Amino acid sequence: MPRNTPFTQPAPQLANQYTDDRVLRSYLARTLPPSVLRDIEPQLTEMGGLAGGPLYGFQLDDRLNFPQHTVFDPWGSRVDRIEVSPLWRAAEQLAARHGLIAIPYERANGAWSRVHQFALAYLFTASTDVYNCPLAMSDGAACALSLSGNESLMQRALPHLTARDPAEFWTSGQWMTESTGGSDVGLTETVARHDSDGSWRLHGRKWFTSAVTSQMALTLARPEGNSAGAKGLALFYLETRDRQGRLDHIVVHRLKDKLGTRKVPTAELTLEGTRAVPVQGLHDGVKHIAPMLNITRTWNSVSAIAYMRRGIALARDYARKRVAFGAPLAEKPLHLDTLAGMQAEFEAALHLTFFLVELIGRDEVGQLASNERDLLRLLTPIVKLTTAKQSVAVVSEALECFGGAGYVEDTGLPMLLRDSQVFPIWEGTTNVLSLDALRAINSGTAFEALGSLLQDFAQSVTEPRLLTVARQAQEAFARAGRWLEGAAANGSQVVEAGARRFALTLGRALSLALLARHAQWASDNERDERPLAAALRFSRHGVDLISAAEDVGMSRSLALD
Ligand code: MFK
Repeated sequence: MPRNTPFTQPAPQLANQYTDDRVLRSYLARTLPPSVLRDIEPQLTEMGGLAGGPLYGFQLDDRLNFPQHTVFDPWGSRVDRIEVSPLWRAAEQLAARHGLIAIPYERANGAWSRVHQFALAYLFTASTDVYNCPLAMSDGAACALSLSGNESLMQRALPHLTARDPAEFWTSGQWMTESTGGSDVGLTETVARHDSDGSWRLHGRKWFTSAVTSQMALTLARPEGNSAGAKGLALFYLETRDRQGRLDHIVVHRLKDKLGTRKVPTAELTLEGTRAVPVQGLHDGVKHIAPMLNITRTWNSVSAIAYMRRGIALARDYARKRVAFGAPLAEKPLHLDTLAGMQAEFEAALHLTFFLVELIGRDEVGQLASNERDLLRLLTPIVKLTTAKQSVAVVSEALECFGGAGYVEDTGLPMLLRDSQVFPIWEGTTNVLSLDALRAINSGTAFEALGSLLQDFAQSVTEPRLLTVARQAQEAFARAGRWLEGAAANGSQVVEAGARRFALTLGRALSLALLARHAQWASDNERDERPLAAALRFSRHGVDLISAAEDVGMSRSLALD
């Protein structure tokens, strides 16, 4: 009797993650000067090949390797040694060699250097187990130090943070969160004491420190005697180890047991007199660390789109291979409709994110007018909060595209959802960033600048359907403006209650306008109508989340009673 061979489902596979990415390639073709694209494309192709091939395989093989914290050596000395996973060690080498932090500081491609860096980071991210976390913080630290005017710290740390030689490369931590909270940073309890020898030493407990293996960190502490609140904090630079390689008066209590980002060695630690140097005076620490936050928030946005793209790439390949009810999923209208909806959200998020990246690049070479700088300040939280929410939704949908296999750990798929769930949480939650967006609007001309931008985009399209969606974006923006005016007249509680819907409306309206602009270009220059389909689909998902009917009192009883 012949033995029955059971059916075996071929696994999803990834192609070269650059050459296979129509959306990124089309965006770069429209945006970059041809000479810049020619210059960077070989590197993007190489990274796309690694991300879709050996790194992806490595990631699956490395799935069960987590960071390990060894508290004591065999003879009882406290060592707090942390071993990271093999993929993390490889990712560090790769990141340094490819200049993932160096590129925007070398600035070989002028204002386009940030697009170069973040296109590369976008390709790198989904195959390297959240190694983007230390990279984000290192980039943020390099940016904050560069703006600080502190020459000695710049000379000390920047050559390491931007090194291409892995032996010289340092990463930085961003140690802000204490048990009083990750959002209300003004409550920070860590104290800075001035020693008799003139040096500063920090004392306090940091509750959520990523990643504790870094060579340096920027952190907040209150110089003794300073006032309470954000203004009384100062920004400090510290090096984690002394000349002998021992932790400098830092005790690591434990690594966090997190839902996702489990490869990141996030620690609870106590500073017990760690030497530190004030970066920029002895006050206004939150303000001085803000440039770091703005860069890490941008990395968050880039990572959010990278995870969406990864989920879609896997689901798309699987749809061609998986047969159900007599045909591949790729021939099932309902499955295709689901994938199309995910793709539209992803395309919108990619154009939104890279628009922000372009602004940062232009800002760093002094090309932004003052209203554009206000716009950059507003869009940083808007883009972060918009893309983070999209990422969780799209990645969750991608898992569902695999049915039960999407829920099984050794496919590597559940990790995508667990990791993407961090995007709306760290670096400022959706609500905290919505309030930050309101502050950005109140302190400059950003809202007017955004209105002008939407008008320019509407004027740049001619295809009638694109004109309709570009106007839809303008109308959503105008309604958001009217809502804000009305809400402000009714008091700060009403404004605060609607802040998330307001911020998401701005994010989705700008995404739609950017999609429309790109779709017009792709239709004219590439004879490609898929961006148009994405714009129409995204417009049907809805951009206007403002509802005049919300009542603060009713929300309170609905939420709590
Ligand atoms: C994948 C990539 C991600 C990798 C992440 C790695 C893990 C990192 C681990 C972490 O550290 S996660 C925790 C990150 N923490 C946060 O993101 C904090 C969230 N909370 C906020 O952002 C609050 O809005 C904030 C703490 C800033 C509010 O505090 P306050 O005490 O109400 O301060 P305020 O008055 O709003 O701001 C103080 C000053 O800073 C003001 O300037 P002035 O003193 O001149 O008025 C603000 O304008 C300025 N400021 C605040 N946020 C700014 C900013 N300036 C520019 N950009 C900003 N984003």
